[in-house]
Amino acid sequence: MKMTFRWYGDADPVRLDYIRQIPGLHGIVSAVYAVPVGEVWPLEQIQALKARITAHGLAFEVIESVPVHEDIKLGKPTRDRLIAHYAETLGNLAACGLKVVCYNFMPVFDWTRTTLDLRLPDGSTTLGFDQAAVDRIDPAAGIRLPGWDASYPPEALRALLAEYAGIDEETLWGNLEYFLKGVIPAAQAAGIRMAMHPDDPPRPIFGLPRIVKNREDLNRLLGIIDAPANGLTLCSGSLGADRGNDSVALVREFAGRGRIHFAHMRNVKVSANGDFFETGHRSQDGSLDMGAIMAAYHEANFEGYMRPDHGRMIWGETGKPGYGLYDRALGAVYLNGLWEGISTANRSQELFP
Ligand SMILES: [Mn+2]
Repeated sequence: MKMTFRWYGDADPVRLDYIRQIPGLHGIVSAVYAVPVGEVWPLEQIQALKARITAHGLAFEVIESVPVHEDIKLGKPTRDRLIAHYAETLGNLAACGLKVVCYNFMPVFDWTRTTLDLRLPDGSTTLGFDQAAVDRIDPAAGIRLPGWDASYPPEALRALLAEYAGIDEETLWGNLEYFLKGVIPAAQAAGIRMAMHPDDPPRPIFGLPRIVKNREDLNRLLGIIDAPANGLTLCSGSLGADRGNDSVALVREFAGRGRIHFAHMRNVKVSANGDFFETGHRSQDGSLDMGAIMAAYHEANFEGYMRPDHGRMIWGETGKPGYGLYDRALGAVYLNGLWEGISTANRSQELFP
């Protein structure tokens, strides 16, 4: 297992020289943010990003994310050109030593929360999802969601939602298959492993189709092209927001098959009705057994990349909700501690014969 940490580039208030001081970090997960979605990431920009990261003694082997243009998800005629661009980007990434590319196939919103600063009893703040708050939003009158206000002008958003009115789940599956048949052979040839992030949260919102929600969906995705280059980002917190998903069993199955290339580790406290909020990483603080999830990775001899997913905002830190330094650093150290603990327990015979 290689522990990594997400960094948003020049706009990120979290400094690389501070990230470097977190014990046990292998590398950075980042992206080229300056290139519009659908255009090719130039070699020079990837190289410049890599140089900045490696100058701090950190590896740069994972991209999160190369975004998929909405025209590809909608199956529009422009998709062939966009898919060719995507494949070219993968080639450029491989040429710079990148190994894994995280992506998702969520229409319009690639994550949804109804609050970004829910206050917990200990005074920290966290991200939360409340279905009743979503139900109060009338998409026809305009959707306002925290974290997305600046992403789409209201008219553009209305037009995009209207385009998705004709896209049901099966159509979206068809468009995903078309995309994968265009990019997975290129990824495989370049030595890149694609890693699909599941839908967050794993349920339809505003009538938009969602197709990567559970075990059945993950199996269907991997079956489209049965090759290691067609793999998963297993996000414990995204899948875990559906109490019908057994994260431990999912890790055993898909890491056992060598198809998880990137592990997002995050705990969530989930209510019976599916509302949830994000907690610290520790098992006792949320609904997921993080120790058992880690044991499942360990049992599968997981050699892929892992990162602490979102953290709470603690110790007065301000910045991008979910992506502060402090709580994610605690998460990385906790997760490394679990891994070492499991490794040590496995050699107890040798230690205490
Ligand atoms: Mn995630």
